[in-house]
Amino acid sequence: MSKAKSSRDRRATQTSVTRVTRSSIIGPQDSQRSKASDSGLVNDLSLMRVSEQKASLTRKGKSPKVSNAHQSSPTSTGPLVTIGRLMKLGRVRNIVVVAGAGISTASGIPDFRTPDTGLYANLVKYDIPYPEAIFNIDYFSDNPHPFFSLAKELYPGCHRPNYVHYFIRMLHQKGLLLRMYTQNIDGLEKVCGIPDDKLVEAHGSFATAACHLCYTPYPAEEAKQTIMNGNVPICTFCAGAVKPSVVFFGEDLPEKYFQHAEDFPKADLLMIMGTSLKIEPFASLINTVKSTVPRLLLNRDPVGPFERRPLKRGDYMELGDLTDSVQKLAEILGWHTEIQDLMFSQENGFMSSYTDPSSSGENSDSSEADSKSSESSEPSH
Ligand code: CNA
Repeated sequence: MSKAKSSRDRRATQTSVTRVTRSSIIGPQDSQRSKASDSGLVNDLSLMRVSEQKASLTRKGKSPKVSNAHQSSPTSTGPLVTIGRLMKLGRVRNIVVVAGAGISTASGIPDFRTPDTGLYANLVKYDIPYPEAIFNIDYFSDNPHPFFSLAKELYPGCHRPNYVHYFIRMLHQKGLLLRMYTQNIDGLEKVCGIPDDKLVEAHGSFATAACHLCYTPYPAEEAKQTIMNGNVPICTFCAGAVKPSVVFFGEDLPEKYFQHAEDFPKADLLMIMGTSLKIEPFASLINTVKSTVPRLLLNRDPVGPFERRPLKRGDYMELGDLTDSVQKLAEILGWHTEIQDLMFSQENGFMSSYTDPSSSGENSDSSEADSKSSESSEPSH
């Protein structure tokens, strides 16, 4: 296979879709949210609206934020109770989850933008001139080492999924998950058992690798070993640096991402978790659900369209630690023990099989999770 052909082949597969690349530009906030209106949810929601009250406090003890009519104290009303009630009433059957690095901080993986602990606040060790350089393809071409240092920390196999991942898997087991769109590249969604067909890894993953210049595929496991040993995997065809298939700024998003055009109009609930909504085009996806569809933000801070006051009708948010919020919702739904049991059995299974380090890699995790999830993918609500 010639270099030109390899590169042309790749472009050929991409001409069927509009070329969309990853950028860090903040997109339109809410302007393109679909106006379609067909849902009885609006009626359900207006019945459940509560009077204006204080929003939840953030964990760090900031002043209470004034909320709108959709927020309330976390007792018998409030965003989680409202959404939980909708789910229990069976009014929600096609949930789209949109997630970011905040869902994995409880697994010990830093996000980008949290002050002090986020990667952007700790870049000295990567020796890069500006934060985005770590995911900049031109910078990688000159110097792949900073990204590989980060990759060593993020490679699947180094961390385990947490309660939030298992909550999303439970949505799937209950037959409620239409699709999960994640910006994360840590692979923990697959490890916890969310099956491939329910998952869109919008910013790619470490599951495959290819030359960043000519796109010649390279064995992912070999790339991992080389990177873990502190070396640069080199393309056998053109001698360019090999990169795991994580999407860098300016690179095309995976074809699977375009599934959003079908999924978001079908969603009857959008759950947005642990993201600053700063990376386009991903951030604008949340504006493509129908205007009648409730959107629930679970995050430490208000982000994107949830920064506006008052919130839009149909928008809900619970601020604070994500694990706490998700656990509260699970308790409202009566799923908490089931999630704990699932997490315990899978994580215990992992621990007891963790005798041979060579069996703890990404592939063994995924196949373990896949086989488990296919056993338990029947709707049970
Ligand atoms: P971000 O910009 O760092 O935003 C994370 C958001 O989550 C922030 O609003 C935080 O306040 C919030 N958050 C973090 N921890 C918690 C918590 N425990 N409870 C509640 N909220 C919390 O990250 P985004 O995902 O928005 O940015 C997208 C980038 C980050 C993607 O392209 C990823 O590739 C990249 N990234 C991924 C990982 C990973 O795979 N785990 C880690 C770091 C960065």
